[in-house]
Amino acid sequence: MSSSTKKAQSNQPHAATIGLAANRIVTLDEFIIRAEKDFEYATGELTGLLRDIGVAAKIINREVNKAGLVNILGVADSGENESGDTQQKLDVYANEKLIECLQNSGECCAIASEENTDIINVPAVNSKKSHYIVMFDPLDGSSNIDVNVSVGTIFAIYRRKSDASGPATLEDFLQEGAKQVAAGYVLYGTSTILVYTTGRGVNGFTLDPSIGEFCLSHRNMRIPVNGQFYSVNQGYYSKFDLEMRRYIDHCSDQNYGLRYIGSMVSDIHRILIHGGIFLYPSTRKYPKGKLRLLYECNPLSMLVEQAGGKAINTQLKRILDIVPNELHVRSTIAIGSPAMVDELQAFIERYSALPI
Ligand code: P6P
Repeated sequence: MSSSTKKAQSNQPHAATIGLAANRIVTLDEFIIRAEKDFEYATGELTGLLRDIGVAAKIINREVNKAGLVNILGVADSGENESGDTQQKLDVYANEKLIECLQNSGECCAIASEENTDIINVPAVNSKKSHYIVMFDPLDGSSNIDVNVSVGTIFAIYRRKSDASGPATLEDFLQEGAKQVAAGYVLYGTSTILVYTTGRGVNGFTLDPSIGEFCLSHRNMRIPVNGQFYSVNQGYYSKFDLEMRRYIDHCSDQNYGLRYIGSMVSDIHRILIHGGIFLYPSTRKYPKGKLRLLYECNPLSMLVEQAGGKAINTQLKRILDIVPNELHVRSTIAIGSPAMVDELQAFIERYSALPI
């Protein structure tokens, strides 16, 4: 299929919604199955993977929703994860449930998680040879759990590069974000919503607890070209490079609102719906940026691009074109409404002390 045909198709509403009455309940399962024929590698494996992630999300949601009532708040006994981040108990729980659900179905051959140093090879189920790998941040923004602020799960799915007869390798995971075959997030907020893309637009499904199903609630999401909000940790302002400070001053001069939740999934979800820009530039503590390329920046960048937005790093490289050199590599990021990302790019080109 030519790239122009693919691009043209990628802007078409998802075939799974064509012919559906706007007010009819469409569950995530039904949507995924209807959409399966859209997908180049429609073998049912990807369908199975997305459904496994949906099941894990319901299980995690149950615990997140009652976290205040059971002794699952606070820092895990282990203290820190492999990346040195403080590990919250719900992080550990979410990580275990996602791995469990993905291992049970055998739809993927290997997993990488923010909570684990190395990749986890998944034993074949019924000697099935899976062609997919899954990466995730099981509970992003988990430092907010104890104060009842929204948190999220972020996932990315790739086809493996190595031969299906053997175990997955690190090279299977060190692929640029443009090679993702699917990406998404689950936002455990005032309601629980699962948003995903397989490269044919972005759709959101809100969990209806009365029937235990994710139901289509945000068809073919499109990000506003411009926005009135910028999202950055203003506390680091004095430590940002000149070009970032100049852009933030510009946002303030334009009377843009500052919205920063400290939970990236929440900030990106708001930007997908209302428009805006999210920035995590270089800081003294994180000179290469704080956010992880493989399981935070890449999946969210695929979603935002599929919804018509843009995502670059502060060296003006498209996030999805960055070739990772290690599993937990970090990146700076500017992501959101295309007109706002373009405006930031102009500030970086104008004020950056370093050659861009
Ligand atoms: P800071 C949460 O820890 C996270 O990974 C993202 O969800 C969030 O956007 C960012 O870090 C917040 O980082 O340095 O502003 O507290």
